Amino acid sequence: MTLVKKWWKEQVIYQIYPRSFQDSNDDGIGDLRGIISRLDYLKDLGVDIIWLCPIYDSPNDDNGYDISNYYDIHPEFGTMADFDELLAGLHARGMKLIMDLVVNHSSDEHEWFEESRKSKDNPYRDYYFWRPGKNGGPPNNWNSIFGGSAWEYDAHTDEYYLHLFTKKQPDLNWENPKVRQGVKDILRFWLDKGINGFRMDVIPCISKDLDFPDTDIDDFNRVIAEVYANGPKVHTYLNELYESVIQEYDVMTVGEGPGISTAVCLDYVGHDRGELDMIFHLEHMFLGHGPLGKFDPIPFSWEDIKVIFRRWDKAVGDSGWISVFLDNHDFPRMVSRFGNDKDFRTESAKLLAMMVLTLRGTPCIYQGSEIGMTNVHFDKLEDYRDVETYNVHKEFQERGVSTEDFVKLVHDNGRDNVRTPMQWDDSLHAGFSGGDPWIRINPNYKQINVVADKAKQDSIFGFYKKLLAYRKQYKTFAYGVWDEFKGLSENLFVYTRTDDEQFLVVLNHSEEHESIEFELEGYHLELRNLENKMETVLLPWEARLYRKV
Ligand code: TEU
Ligand code: CA
Repeated sequence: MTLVKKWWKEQVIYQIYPRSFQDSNDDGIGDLRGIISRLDYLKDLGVDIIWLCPIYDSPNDDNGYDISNYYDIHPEFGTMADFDELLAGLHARGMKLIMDLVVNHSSDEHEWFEESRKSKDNPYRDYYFWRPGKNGGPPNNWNSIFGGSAWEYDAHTDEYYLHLFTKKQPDLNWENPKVRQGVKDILRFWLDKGINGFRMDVIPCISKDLDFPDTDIDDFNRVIAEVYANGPKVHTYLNELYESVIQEYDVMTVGEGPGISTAVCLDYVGHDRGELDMIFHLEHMFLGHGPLGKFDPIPFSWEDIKVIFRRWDKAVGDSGWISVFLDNHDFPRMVSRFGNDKDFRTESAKLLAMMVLTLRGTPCIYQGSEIGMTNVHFDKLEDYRDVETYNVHKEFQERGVSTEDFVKLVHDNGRDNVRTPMQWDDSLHAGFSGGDPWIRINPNYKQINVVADKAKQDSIFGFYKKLLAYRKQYKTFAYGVWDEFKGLSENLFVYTRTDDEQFLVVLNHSEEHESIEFELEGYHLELRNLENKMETVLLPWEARLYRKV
């Protein structure tokens, strides 16, 4: 396959969870004017594309991933005029904006659903999946990804409706051409405002088996991949969006890819498919999830991570594209999950940055990773806010798990780990807000914050900035072939990126000292994450970037 060059392969995404980024009016909730006040910070860091998590009208059952009006900004976040100013501010700085498109489901407070639930013969009835019960219970045995049945009984019309997530997130029926037209109208509205693309929420799940058969699969991850995702018409629907709207604009689409494996990835992101430009595959993010999901942790290793990255690079090659990331708003902080946030927080945060910014794919940095923000350990369940945590807590209680034990599971696996407010400085509320934040701030904000980090000799922000500038200087990090050095210590991840330049990345993702047993002749050391006098011995969590000269 010939190399396909695109702006979205060369640039870097920075994900903002608006609720937790910067509050401008002291109501404790991040907002658009807060983001506007931080545009120069983002420009200085050197990121290119801002991915905004949902900012539309929503009852916030799932913090905006339950949309009640796709055409309006949630008043908590500001006004459409604020949005227009934010977009103009980004474009004026040569940056881009992609929005979060959540159309596998809407909110139950969306007008479509309010109509749909009124009666069986309402014109909007089949905008959603309504089915009669079976044997006095739900139509089938599917479970919600957030716990409990995937069906909610509605007494008014004596039928159940499908919701793969919370009961306030009814699944849209994409089989209905009016739903697809409704989505196209939403796309066109925002594209005509000048945004640069979309991140598409749980997009592999938009096509269902309309017979809704029971499933005999009880593994959480397999149910997503084999029952909810990759349905019979998912590619037809995606191609229809592309052909009828998206291909008219020079924009980028990235699908969130629960259930997308290497076996099917090119069906979604193949350059010749006319569907998505790239995906956030979640295979490495679901590592450690046991049969009951993320709160049922099982051990995993760095070898498991490397096997996945190897397989994806081989599967996608030059025929499609992926985004490379190690955390987002749904998974724990990467320095806590994949690094060592106790004894080597700075070193491992930088090593992970070098990995994300030098593997093949569009890097995506989650807010706060640039200063090595860590997981949070709230003692009380009440300090958490995530609906997934509360719903799964109910399920685990029914299994006899105490709240105290469940909270320990939330410490390492809950989504609120990445949703505590951005830590800007060591003032009250970490400079995030002048009022009480919607969720408590990580108590370590006194030590870990932007001002403190930038002041350090070994600043993590400074390292990200150098790496981001370096990527801009060499397109090899976008288009270069990825090759791994094999047969090394299991603690090393060593690879090259090659086009007319060659770069060598050496990562010691362990607490051990590791000797370098490969040739460094002809390579010049361009960047390293720590000081070390020994050329052929790597210190714990040491990362090096060489350029072939
Ligand atoms: O996430 C779907 C998804 O795959 C993850 O939420 C993951 O499955 C979940 O955390 C269970 O472990 C998308 C959004 O990113 C997420 O924030 C929303 O809650 C969800 O869809 C519903 O819109
Ligand atoms: Ca606010």
